[in-house]
Amino acid sequence: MAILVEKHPGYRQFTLNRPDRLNALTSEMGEALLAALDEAERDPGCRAILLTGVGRGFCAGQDLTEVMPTEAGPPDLGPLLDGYNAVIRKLRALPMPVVCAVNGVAAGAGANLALACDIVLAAKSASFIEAFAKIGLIPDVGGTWTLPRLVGAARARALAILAEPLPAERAAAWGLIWQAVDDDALMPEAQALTARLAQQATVGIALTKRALDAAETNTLDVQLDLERDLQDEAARTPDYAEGVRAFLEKRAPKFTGRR
Ligand code: LHQ
Repeated sequence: MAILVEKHPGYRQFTLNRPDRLNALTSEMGEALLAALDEAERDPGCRAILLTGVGRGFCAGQDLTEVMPTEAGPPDLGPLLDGYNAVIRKLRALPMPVVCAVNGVAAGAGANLALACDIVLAAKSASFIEAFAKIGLIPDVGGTWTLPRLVGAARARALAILAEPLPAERAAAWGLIWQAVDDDALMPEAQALTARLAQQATVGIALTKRALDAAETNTLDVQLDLERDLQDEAARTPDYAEGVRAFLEKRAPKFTGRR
């Protein structure tokens, strides 16, 4: 299985599993990941997702043996990218938080897959490489959208054009990711974080994701109205009532994640 699926209480862990190729992506893996995300979304018991990779790499991007130009000409990359783009769209729109634990090198589409997740932790030994320029391509799978928003125009341009590895600790210092953690601590910390998120007010988190993504193109005026409408939706959830009650009663809230 190119993607391992583990069901934990409240969340699912998806692990890219082609360690001999540093988990380089194939079209089949893209389809499997999309199907796994769809299934998680349909499961009311699943309130968070953790994405990681087996072995010493997180993901080395597209498996280049699958997209070799031949004497007949270049391969048609469109259908392949449509498949990966569906994964990126799904990750952003999923009504639950997605944590990524970058266990090793994340290159090309692998880096941009990680950066599409909501909270990215990386092992200190990991690095991010916008490797595309080295083979004459442009950053894809959302990279040209994500990079400047996370690190600003100057750093985004240098990362994309130079294609140099960015070590995890600098990635965290630059705001590309949330945190760099000791290698041994990565999976325990990522699993504890995802389990904790799975007990939070899931609808509120889903609406927060929606508001932050919409803010990328909205004016302040439009965004203020959107915040008002989404807040109204959040306030109608049982988790809002429970959150306020728990605060006033000075106890930990018990959220259901339901509407
Ligand atoms: C690989 C790969 C790989 C196959 C390592 N493919 N085998 C493009 C086209 C179409 C549509 C979709 O979108 C895209 C977007 C992209 O993702 S383009 C960018 C593709 N990725 C790259 O260009 C990165 C290629 N890999 C590397 O530069 C290095 O492997 C890195 C820097 C990631 C890691 O270096 P090392 O730690 O030195 O490992 P390695 O190079 O020895 O790799 C281990 C094995 O994995 C090796 O096979 P071998 O048989 O020699 O043990 C590599 O050939 C294989 N591998 N990446 N993308």
